[in-house]
Amino acid sequence: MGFVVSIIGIAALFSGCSPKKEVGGFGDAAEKVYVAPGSYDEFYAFMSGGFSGQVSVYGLPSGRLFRVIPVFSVDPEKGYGYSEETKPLLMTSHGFVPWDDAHHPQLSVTDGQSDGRWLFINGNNTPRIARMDLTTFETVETIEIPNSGGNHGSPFLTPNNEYVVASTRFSVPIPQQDVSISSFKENFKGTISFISVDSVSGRMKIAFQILVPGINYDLSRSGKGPSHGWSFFSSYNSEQANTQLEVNASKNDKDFVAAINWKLAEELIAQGKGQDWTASHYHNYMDDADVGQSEVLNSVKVLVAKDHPGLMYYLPTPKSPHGCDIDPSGEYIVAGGKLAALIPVHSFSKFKKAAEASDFEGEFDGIPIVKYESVIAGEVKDPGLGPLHTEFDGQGFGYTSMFLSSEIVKWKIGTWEVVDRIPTYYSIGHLMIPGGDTKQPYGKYVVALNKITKDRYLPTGPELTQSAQLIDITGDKMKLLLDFPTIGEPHYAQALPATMIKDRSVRWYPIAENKNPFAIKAENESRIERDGKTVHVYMSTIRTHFVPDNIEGIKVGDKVYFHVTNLEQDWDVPHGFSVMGATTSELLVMPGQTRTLLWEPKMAGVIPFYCTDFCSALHQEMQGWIRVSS
Ligand SMILES: [Cu+2]
Repeated sequence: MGFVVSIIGIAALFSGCSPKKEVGGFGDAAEKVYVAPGSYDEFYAFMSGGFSGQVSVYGLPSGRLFRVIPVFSVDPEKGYGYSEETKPLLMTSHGFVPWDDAHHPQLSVTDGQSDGRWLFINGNNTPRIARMDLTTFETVETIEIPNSGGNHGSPFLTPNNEYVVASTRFSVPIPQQDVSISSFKENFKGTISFISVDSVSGRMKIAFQILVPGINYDLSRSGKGPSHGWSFFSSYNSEQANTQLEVNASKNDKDFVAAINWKLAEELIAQGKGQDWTASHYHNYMDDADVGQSEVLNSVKVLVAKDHPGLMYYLPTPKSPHGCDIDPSGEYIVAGGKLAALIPVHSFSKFKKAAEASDFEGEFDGIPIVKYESVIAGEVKDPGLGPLHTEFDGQGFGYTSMFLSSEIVKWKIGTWEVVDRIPTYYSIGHLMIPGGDTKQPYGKYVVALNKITKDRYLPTGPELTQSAQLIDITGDKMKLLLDFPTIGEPHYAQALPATMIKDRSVRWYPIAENKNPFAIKAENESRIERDGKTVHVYMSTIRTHFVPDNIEGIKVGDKVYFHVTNLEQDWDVPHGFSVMGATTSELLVMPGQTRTLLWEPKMAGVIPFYCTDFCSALHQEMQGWIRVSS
C-alpha cells in the first residue's frame, strides 16, 4: 500500500512539474502528417495573412510554410512594392497605400470546381481586390472598389469566374458626403459589386454595383447548381444603429441573409437600366512586359436595388449572422448566427417559391422580406456557442466553427443532427476543408483557423503566434493531427490538390521573351544613359558578376534607375541587388526578369552595391562600385 501511494506521489510530483497537460492529438497523428524528406505534400493551402496584407502558402498535411506572397503590403524580401515595376500595384485613389487587411483567399473556379489558375483576395480597409497568378505565385493585379466602406464580404466568386463579388461591411453615405453620423438611417447605404473576370487573361473590371439598404453586409457565397445566378450575403445591424453597436446592433431577434439575382442584374444592365455614377478608382495590373500599370477609371454602372423588383430579397435569419455558406448541391444556404443558439439553414427552392408567390412578411427599406417559415429548410439544434462558418466534406456533412465554445461541430445535411464535435485551441474563426465551398469537396481534412494560442506554444512576449490546426475527417470521429503557427491572422484559407498546380509552376522567364522596355538580352547590351539629371543603368546579372560593375559619372542629386536583368535561364536562381543608402529595399530578380531600383545619391564618394540573394560559391564576389561626384 505504501509503495502504491509513493508511486502516485511521484507521478503527481512529475505532472506538477510539467508545464501543462497535453491536449489533443492521438497515437498515429505524427505519422499522418509526416511528409518524408524529398516527398511532396498532398495539398497546397493558401492562407490569408490578415493584417499582414499577405497570403501564405503552406503544404498539407505537413503544415510547412513554402512562401509568403505579398499582396497589399510592401515586402522587402521580394522587393515587392519597392521596385518600379511593382509599385503601381499599390496605387489607389488615396495615393500609394502599402498595407491592407486581407481576409478571404478565393481560388478561381470552373463549373464550380477549383481550376488552379488564380487566387483572389480582398483588402478590407482601402477597398481592393487582388489577383495572384498560380503559375508564378505573384500578385499580378489589384482593383479598387469605389462606393464601399470596408470590403469584408469579398471576393466570393461565381461558379465560372464570371464575377468576383464584393459587399460593403460598413455602410457609409454613398456617394460620400458630409452629413451627420446620426443621419445613418436616411443617408447611409451599402453596395454589392460585381467585378467581371476575363476568362482568358483574368483581368478584372467593375461590371456593375447594386446600391442596397444601409446595414452591415458581412460574408457571402455565390449560388451553384440550382442556385447559380444568385449570390447570398449575411448581414447584421438591421437596427441601423450608429453607436454602441455591441448593444444596439444586437437587439433584433433576426437579421437577414440578402439574396441578389445577378443574372437579372446583368439583364437590367444590358437594357441600359444602370445609372452612370462618378466614381474614381484605380485599376492596376502587370502588363505583357511584366511592368505594373495603373489606370484611373472614373465611373461605374449602378443599379438601385429597390427600383428593380426581383433583384433583391431578404431572408430573415437569427441573430446577427456572420458566415453565409452554400452546400455542394447548391440547395442549402447556411448562416452562422453568431449570437444564435442554433444554425439556420435556408432552402433555395423554398426561397424561390416564396419569392415567386410574394410570400412576404414585410419589407425593409424597399426590399421584400420573405417569411422565415417559408424559406427555412431546417435548424441545427444545440450546435454549441457562436456558430460562424460552415464548410462541407462532400459526404453529406457540414462542419461549423463555434467561436465562443471553441470547437468544430459536424452535422448531417437533411436531418440537421449534430453527429460529432471536436475542441479547437482556441477561438476558431473560419475553418477550411480543401474544396469545402465547391461542388465537389476533396474532403480529407478540416483546418481550424484560430485567433488565440495562449499556453499552446513557447511564449514570445505579449503577442503569441496565431495558429492553424489540421483535423482528420476521414472517419466517423474527427481527429486532431497537428498545430502549426501562421503568419499574421490566418483569417480564411483555401486548398487544392498540389497536382493541380505543381507541374504548371513557372521555372524561369525566357529571356528572349522579356519585353520590359529596359531589359537587356546579353551582357554586351549593358550601358549607362544620362537624360538631364536622370540616369538609366542597364545592368545584367548572372552567376557571378554584374555588368557594369564600375559606374562613374553619377552626381549628387541625380535620379539613378538601376534596370537589372537577370540573364540566368535556370530554375531557382534569382539574384538580388542593393546599393548602400538605398531608401527602399533590395530588388529580387527572377531568372529572365527585369526589375528596377530607383536610387538618389545624397553624398559624394564611392558607393558599393552587391547581390543580396546567395546564388553560388562566388556570391560574395558579386559586387561593384558607383563613383558619385558632387
Ligand atoms: Cu548573386
